[in-house]
Amino acid sequence: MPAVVASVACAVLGLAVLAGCAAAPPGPTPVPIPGTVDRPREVNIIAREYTYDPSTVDLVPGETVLFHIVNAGLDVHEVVIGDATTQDAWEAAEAEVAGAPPGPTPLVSVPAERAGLRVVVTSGQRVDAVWTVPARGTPALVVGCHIPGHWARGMQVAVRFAAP
Ligand SMILES: [Cu+2]
Repeated sequence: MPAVVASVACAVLGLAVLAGCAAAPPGPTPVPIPGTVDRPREVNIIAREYTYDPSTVDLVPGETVLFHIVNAGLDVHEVVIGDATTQDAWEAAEAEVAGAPPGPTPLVSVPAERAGLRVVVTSGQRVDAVWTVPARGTPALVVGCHIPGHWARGMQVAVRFAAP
């Protein structure tokens, strides 16, 4: 009998929680407290085939962040953060080595002024990277992966600038 009572109690509690959720829509996402050089704000980005979590990366212009980039997929992925010029540069550079023979990953590079931030993560790996977000006024930033074919499969999400 106690098991039945517990089940009924759980069911009633569940309905109450559902009713509460339906009655009050969620509030706005709080604005992040900007990170500083001495105290970077921690931001998680999870890569997998062929997307990222979160689906929009909130950053404050000029802040310093400590990215924790995790590859939860099976393929190699990367996080390239930069504007369209940066994304195009990496897409072209990595396309040149598409279909390279097995072995060490070919080294690719782009000119420093177009490089943005690039972190490559293998399956199951986590890489941390400190980065200072450009000031407001820069072109729109995107997080994307240019392992050949991944960008075309939609592996890109927007950066949303949050006001401090
Ligand atoms: Cu990828």
